[in-house]
Amino acid sequence: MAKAKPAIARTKTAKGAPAIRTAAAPRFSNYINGEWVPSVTGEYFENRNPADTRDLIGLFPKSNAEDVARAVAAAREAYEKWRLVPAPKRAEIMFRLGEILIRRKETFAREMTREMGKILKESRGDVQEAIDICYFTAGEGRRLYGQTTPSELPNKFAMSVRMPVGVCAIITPWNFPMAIPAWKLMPAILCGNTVVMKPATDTPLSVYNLVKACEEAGVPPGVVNLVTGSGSSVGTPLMTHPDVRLVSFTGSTEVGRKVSEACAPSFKKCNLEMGGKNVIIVMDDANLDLAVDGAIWGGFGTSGQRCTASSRIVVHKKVYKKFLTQFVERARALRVGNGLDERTEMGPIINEAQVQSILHYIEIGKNQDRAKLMCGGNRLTHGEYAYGYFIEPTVFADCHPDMVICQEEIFGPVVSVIPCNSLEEAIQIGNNVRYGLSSAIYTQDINKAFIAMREMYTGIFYVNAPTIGAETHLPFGGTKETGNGHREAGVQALELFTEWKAVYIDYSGRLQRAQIDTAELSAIPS
Ligand code: UN1
Repeated sequence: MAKAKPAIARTKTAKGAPAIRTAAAPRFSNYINGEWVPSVTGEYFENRNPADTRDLIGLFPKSNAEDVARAVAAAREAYEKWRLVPAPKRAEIMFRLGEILIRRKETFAREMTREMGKILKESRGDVQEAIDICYFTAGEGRRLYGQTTPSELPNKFAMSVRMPVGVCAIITPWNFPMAIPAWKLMPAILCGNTVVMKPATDTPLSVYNLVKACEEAGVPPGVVNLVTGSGSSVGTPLMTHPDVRLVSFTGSTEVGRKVSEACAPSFKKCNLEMGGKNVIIVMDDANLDLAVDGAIWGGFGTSGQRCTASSRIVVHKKVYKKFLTQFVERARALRVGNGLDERTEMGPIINEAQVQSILHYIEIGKNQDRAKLMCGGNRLTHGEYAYGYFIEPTVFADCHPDMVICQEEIFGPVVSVIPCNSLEEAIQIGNNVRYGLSSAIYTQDINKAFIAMREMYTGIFYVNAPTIGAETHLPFGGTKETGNGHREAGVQALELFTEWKAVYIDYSGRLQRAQIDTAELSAIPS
């Protein structure tokens, strides 16, 4: 996903007018060792509504390395007990957590829309994703399977078991403010690890809500800790702390590279979920209405601020014109506004820096790339829009796959449509980016669908559905510069949050040397 934003302490509205309602804004706390505490700095940053920056949601601790050190120490101490709690018991707490999230779903969704902007339906989906991962992972508490396997020697037993890793740092983005933290948190604690969470400065409230729910569910003190603040003041000390054994990060490829470098000297485990430049291929035999529906949802859902967003649509020349006409018509008609209004179809952009970055790409599309701007392309500033961060749904057509707008992740409501002549060409275009998260094909031809499934080098692939909408019991992640070989969610997340231990039990009563004493066994009569 796109760059981390310097989103701290906005004191002006989008319009430049002085902020209001500051006095009434609630002050939130860090959560360390089971206690809600202020930062040692005594300072706070603001959390404002991106649809209306006059709306100040709250003040969150501007923490520093000392807060991080306290949280890590708490997690380190709690780890010694938590790792010994039987996994099915840890899972019981998680089932309770799921129930709490269900009860609070509507409140959490509304608060999420207020702090992040995505429309209510999507915020409900975000909380639902947290609920899903909660129940799915809790079920693993009674599995957490290892293996038993025959030994090569007689009277010897062999098996492998999972061990927790230790203290985990969980550094999460603003676009899925509860789902992504939950994807990481649930398997981490189910496996017996303890965690320190550092949410994005744009969306600390949703992680606060999640952590509060953990407390209510009975997660013991120190197992889950929360420290809010910037990447440099909290993220860096966290990922370089010697007692942190694993860093789980979702964010931009640029920051991900820094996380990877920070983890390397002490060989911390690190999993990185980063950018995407996902493609929908529309073949000449596709159900076009369905393809247009998918491209609208995949391209403009969450205002395009998903690492899975369908930012490129590669369309067969035979249906190109027809698809484009329908697609542009639908994009132009999308109702943009405050996500709290149920009629809104596309919400705001997260913050000013991101608006500027998206507008910059639109300029490149228009001038440098010389792609055909079919609709959108502007910031919305009239009326109530002036108080938020809104950009029109934007479509570029007749794009060449090498254009900047077809190569770089824009992380906004900007979709490039690219013509193609064949399935082979579409696949080649689809794969020819530095990312490899998600891809999709619309076709009625099963052979084409299977060929694309085999050939697309992405971690996620869809047939007759857009590139967004991953479910929590399947592995999530991507190839190339999208990730570093790990997968989140699904049972695959257990690989991340555990270390394997191979165990051998020799009950022969004598020394048996592997690889050496097996020779005499080969004398078995044939
Ligand atoms: C992301 O964009 O960072 O598959 C995560 C999806 C969602 C998750 C997206 N379930 O679009």
